[in-house]
Amino acid sequence: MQQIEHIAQKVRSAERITPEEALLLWHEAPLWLLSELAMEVRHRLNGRKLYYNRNFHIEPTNRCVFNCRFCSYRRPVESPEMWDYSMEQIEQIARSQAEKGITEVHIVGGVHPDHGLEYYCEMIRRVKQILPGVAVKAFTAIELGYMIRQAGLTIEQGLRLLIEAGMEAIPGGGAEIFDEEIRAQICPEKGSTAEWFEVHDTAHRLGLHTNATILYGHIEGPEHRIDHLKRLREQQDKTHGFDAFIPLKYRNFGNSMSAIGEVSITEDLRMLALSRIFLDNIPHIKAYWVMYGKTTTELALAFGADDVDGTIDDSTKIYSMAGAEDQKPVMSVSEIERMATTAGLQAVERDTFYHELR
Ligand code: V47
Repeated sequence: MQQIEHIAQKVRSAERITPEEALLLWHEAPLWLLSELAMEVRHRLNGRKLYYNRNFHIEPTNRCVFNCRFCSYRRPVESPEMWDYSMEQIEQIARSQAEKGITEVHIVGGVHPDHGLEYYCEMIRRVKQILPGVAVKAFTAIELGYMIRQAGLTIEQGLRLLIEAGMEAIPGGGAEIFDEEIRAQICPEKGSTAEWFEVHDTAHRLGLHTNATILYGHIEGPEHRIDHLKRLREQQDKTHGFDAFIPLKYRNFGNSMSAIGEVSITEDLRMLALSRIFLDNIPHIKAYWVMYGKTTTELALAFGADDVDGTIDDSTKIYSMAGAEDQKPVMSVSEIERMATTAGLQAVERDTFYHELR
């Protein structure tokens, strides 16, 4: 316990902790202490603000060249549940979201075998034409790596074309778990850890804002989670481009790892708190309410999270297909405000880049 108290003192005095210390906290710190320390860091960085945005998702297709074992969303081309929206359908979705005060569209989907880089540039241009004031946060590093390499370009050349088309930020997906051995077991074909970092590193150097995620609660252990955080902290020290870290809990419905089950809410809270304590250089920890469900998200607010993502407007299927509680995810601004108030926080609407609005 003396060792734990020593680490706690380091956190309280804003000193960085080592991966070994983080692992010790993981195994031995009581939950209340993790909450206290995470909230200390959270208040230092974000005061009493609880950030949210008005957003929606476009998921152009659930066809995918990869077949990740945790994915409940992908369908083969012959499946009646496969979708592959035409450009006109995507425009229609964008039009349906006009005049709702939306500030961000999150575009992410399967890695389609046939659509090339120019197709995605055109998609961004058309969405921006319909929603000029809305920031486009688009494509995971894995989608980007695939489309850019297929086009025979370097990551930098490809990103420059997408930026020219209107892409303004990159979401954190595709990170899964960075440990190469675990990654090879849960998503053997998917773009590598090195590729994920290459895309984010290049994006940061070009001035793009990006997020980072972890997929936890499957076959990995605490040491793999801490290793994941360590690699992100090192990258952030170099390029400072990550705005938010989003721990994603593995949901086990309808995929080929279903037998594994899901971790407890206590473990979710430990993951959130450890992320906040360890990632002293990433400003925001997002409790993505669509994935946790609203109840766990309320608890997350006492374990270091300062962001709950957005209003969503029933526009994403990734988590409803994986068994999340809300089969039609929608959160109103007044619900978010109530959630903040009851947690002793102040709801603050932000844009994609964490500028405060209204
Ligand atoms: O990379 C897929 C995860 C991610 C499952 O940047 C699963 O603001 C749990 O990255 N159980 C995509 N997770 C979603 C994502 C995201 C979401 C919200 C906000 C942001 C952001 C990014 O979803 C994938 C994968 O890690 N995922 N299947 C599943 N069964």
